Amino acid sequence: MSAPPQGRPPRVMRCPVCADEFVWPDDPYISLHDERNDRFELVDVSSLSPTKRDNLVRKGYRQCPNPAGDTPEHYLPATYADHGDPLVIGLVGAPISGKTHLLTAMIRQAYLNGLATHGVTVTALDVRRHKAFREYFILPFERGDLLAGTGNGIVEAADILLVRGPGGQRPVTFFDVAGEDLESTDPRANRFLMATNAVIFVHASEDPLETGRSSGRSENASFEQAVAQLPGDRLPAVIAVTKADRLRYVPPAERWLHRGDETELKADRVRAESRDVYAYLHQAGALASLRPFDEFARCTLHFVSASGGDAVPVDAADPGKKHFPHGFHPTRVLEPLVSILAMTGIITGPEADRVGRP
Ligand SMILES: Nc1nc2c(ncn2[C@@H]2O[C@H](COP(=O)(O)OP(=O)(O)OP(=O)(O)O)[C@@H](O)[C@H]2O)c(=O)[nH]1
Ligand SMILES: [Mg+2]
Ligand SMILES: [Zn+2]
Repeated sequence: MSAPPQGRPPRVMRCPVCADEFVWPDDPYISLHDERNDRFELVDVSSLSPTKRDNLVRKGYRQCPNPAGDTPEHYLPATYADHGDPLVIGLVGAPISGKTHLLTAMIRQAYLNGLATHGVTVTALDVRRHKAFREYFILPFERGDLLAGTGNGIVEAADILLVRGPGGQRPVTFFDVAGEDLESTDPRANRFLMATNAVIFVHASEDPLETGRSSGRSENASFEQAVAQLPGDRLPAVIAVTKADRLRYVPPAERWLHRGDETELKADRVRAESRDVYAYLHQAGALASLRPFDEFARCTLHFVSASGGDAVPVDAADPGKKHFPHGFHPTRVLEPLVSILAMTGIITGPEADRVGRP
């Protein structure tokens, strides 16, 4: 047997994919992905030199034992348990509210070192997953393509990052499932909520373009489901009012968007923006979208725009096929993430401590 990491006590981990808890294995068998045959191979790393072993472990995976046996085979990064407590961030919002575009813009910018001014760096913890996320979301987004709606029933983590900040380094998993699944009462569809410990609630400022529905609805089924299932009194949340580029002529939204990305965390500024977003939602009659503010222990509100403008049809014969003609101009997409990192202790300090508190 190899020398397991010296003297490490057994660590119980919750899998972000199936939400089961299990003791993280300490054996020397690491699964490596064989790209050519597209399958995992079990490799015994015990006889390797420490340098080689560490290198393989960094690229390797461990199959989740999924004790409940209720989820198709899945793998977690072999180093998943080597860091601080994992953070699982779920995106919640109506179909077509803009979750996938927002998450793509957010992860892309975090990767471009957009959090550096907060002392935070980001790398891929799950290298294969990040490669796929880049290929299917980030690159099309950079080309100005419209990202496809998220398929129903796909409950897989979008990306698993390693986030290093003043408060330590933690794996951060993002979940982005179809709005339709979030509205469903089928427990399988939104099981990822069991592993979620921070939420980005996504509200589209103006929806009629895509949905023919006004955003001032008195109901928000996806928010309701998540509020009902999550222990909000213990979790932080943000409400991101996205597609705010459509609010260009609404003074408070315009003023916030105009500021662009912030370089410093200031609790008073976050509170001022939260107050403006709250007032906007309230005045728009979107009371159901304000529920998380009452139910979650700490909550901030933000105006964001993932694309910076509307997608337009590519050709008249196929009005469903759209793209962003002027490319992509994400605005303030990192602000919701910065608030979550402050409320979960990854960004530290007196300002961070006050974020999301009354
Ligand atoms: N104007 C504008 N439109 C946006 C923005 N983000 C998304 N959209 C539009 O909203 C549509 C839906 O966005 P998605 O990100 O796919 O929405 P979703 O919430 O992931 O939808 P589901 O996966 O079906 O639940 C897109 O096709 C875009 O046309 C934005 O920041 N501004
Ligand atoms: Mg989506
Ligand atoms: Zn699992």
